[in-house]
Amino acid sequence: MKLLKAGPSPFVRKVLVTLHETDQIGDVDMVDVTASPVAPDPALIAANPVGKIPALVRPDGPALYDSRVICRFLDHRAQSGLYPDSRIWDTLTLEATADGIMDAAVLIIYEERFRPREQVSMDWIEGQWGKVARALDALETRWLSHLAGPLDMGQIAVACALGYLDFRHDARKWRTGRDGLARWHEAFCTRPSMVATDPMA
Ligand code: GSH
Repeated sequence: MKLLKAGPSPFVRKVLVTLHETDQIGDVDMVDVTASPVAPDPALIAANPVGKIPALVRPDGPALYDSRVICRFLDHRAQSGLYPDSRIWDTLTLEATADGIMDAAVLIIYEERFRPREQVSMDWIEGQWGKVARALDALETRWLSHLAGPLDMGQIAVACALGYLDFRHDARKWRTGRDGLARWHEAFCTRPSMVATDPMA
């Protein structure tokens, strides 16, 4: 299998952490592509018509995307229990919350990177950050007990989302007022899968 990836994408990191946690990292070749909303990479589009990373190219079936599908496939392939039946809807909702943080955080970067300076909308950027801040507050107030439980995909996704905030939006200081989430993240980041995929390493 080949994983199409680029730079410090938090969505790619979800897949990489899952590969490490499920002991499948050796089954996948890494292929770097360019991920750009305005100049999509032909190699990427051939695998994913939407032109986003990650995409997983398989020898025995169509390419898989997006990160949620790939992670679920990898969990199924290894029978690793990252989507436990007993709390499946919570796990999927937590993963969706983390992906929502990543989407908004990435779109802020794109607004600054791909638009001419005079067209950059601060209202739009703050609107995106509002999504991040509300999701972080929900994690702090409603999800800490789930985060403290056995490893599942929701936890991996949240850890990757928070790692991306550290990497790209450090100045926003997401930890302020969210002590429980900060403590959980610090502990989770000691896992070898997180250390091996740290974008700041
Ligand atoms: N929902 C997708 C997933 O979970 O995989 C989101 C993936 C995504 O937004 N990836 C970004 C990308 O490929 C890089 S972090 N952007 C290129 C584009 O928007 O065209």
